[in-house]
Amino acid sequence: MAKNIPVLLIFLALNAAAAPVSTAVPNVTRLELSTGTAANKEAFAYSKDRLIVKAGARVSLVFKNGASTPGSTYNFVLVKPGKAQSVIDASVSAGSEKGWVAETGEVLTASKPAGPGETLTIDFTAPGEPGEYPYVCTIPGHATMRGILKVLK
Ligand SMILES: [Cu+2]
Repeated sequence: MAKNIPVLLIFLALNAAAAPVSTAVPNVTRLELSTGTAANKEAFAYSKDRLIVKAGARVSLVFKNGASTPGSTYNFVLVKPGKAQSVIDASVSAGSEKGWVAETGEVLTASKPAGPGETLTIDFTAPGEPGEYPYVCTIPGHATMRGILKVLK
């Protein structure tokens, strides 16, 4: 039995060397956005009218509906440059059964509707082409809710 001890020690040493070391920081850009203004949490507005990312970045957007009024539902829809109004119009026509988001190639990413106080995490890859990409809320009557995702080279 004693002659097996060195083998056991080697086995333990190899396992220790192979133990996972988790020091890597995930390469994800974390953004935060909520609804409403500092003065009025119920306002049909985003807390920020501009977000900035690098082209092609992996993005994790924490989106909080800051309202408390029942029925105050908001979403986040990122669209191609210049397509804010056409996506809003098509999405309102698409209706609630489509989550108020049109099925069109002009939509780059879209959240589900967030109810009052609800927080969603929206993971997406930033466009590879630098530019100004509008984000809009496509819930009917909310067309004033707009911002720009500025994508840098
Ligand atoms: Cu809205």
